[in-house]
Amino acid sequence: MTISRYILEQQREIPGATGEFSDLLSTITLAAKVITREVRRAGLANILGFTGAENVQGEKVTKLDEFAHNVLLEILGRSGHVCALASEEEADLIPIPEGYPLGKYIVLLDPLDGSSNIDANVSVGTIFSIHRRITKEGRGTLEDVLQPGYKQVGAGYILYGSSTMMVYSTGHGVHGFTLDPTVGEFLLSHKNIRIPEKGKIYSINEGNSNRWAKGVQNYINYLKEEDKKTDRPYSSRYIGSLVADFHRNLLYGGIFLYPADSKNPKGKLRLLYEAAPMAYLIEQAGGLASTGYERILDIQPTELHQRVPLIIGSREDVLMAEKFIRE
Ligand code: AHM
Ligand code: MG
Repeated sequence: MTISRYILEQQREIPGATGEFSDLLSTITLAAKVITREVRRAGLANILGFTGAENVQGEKVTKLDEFAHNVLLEILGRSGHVCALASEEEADLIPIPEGYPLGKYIVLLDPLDGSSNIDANVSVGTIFSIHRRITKEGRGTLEDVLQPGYKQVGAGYILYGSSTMMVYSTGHGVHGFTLDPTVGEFLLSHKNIRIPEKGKIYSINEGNSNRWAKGVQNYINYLKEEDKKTDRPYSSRYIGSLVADFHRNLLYGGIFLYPADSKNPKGKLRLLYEAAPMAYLIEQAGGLASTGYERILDIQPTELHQRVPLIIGSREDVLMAEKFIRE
């Protein structure tokens, strides 16, 4: 089953669907293929390393960040389905190019997440979040973009790993497709992914442990204690690429944390195009996503590049982490 057929079959189940949303998803799969091609040749073509610029977050932009950002904007901007775009790599909303029709959707992107890993041939990913516009006409505005995560109509990621996968949800479960490079198509490989209720893996940048709040320190220490009944100690697995860390935990079960710390008092990851889409996926897969105190999907954003603490994964694990953090 190809991804395009799957998207069409899902569309048929929604009475009155115009096909606009389906076409938007298909457009993203095209961008995924183009970015895959470039990521796969990255060591050969002269596209490793940095562009020399810094993005709005003060991070060094890699050439592949810029490439992925441009491909997504070109392809989505001209699709006719979008009235505004936003990306980690651009300070403000990105207007749709003159002369192209506007659609009713907003797409928020992290074009190449984990790109600090790219020169070492470690997995990276693209994250996308889709909202329906609130304003009635014209170009989309900040009001359309600053919507809480529970209002997403779709979200997903593309993982450029040992194979390329696209994992997405439109509110009817989470489905995974693997790119078959010999035919150039994404094929359904993981139907209706469910995250185990409890895992045995924790993922966190432990180098920051002295900067964490006591509750986080206590929780991680708890996971390391020996206890057969609760399957402890957990294994530590941290790639430093959110998409790859998330994907592994989604399939195996476990918890990923990027908590607030004394250096990043609001956390490191961005709400709109990192935390919220992943939270949407995890809930669709039966897991939870929280700041420690609040459901990620309930947060009303106030800024485009707002940061948020993220605790995400298997239901029982996230509940336990919240318990420690709140104590
Ligand atoms: P990026 O969007 O600039 O690549 O940064 C986000 C990445 C995530 O993929 C990953 O989870 C996190 O930053 C790793 O941060 P750290 O190196 O502090 O552990
Ligand atoms: Mg990112």
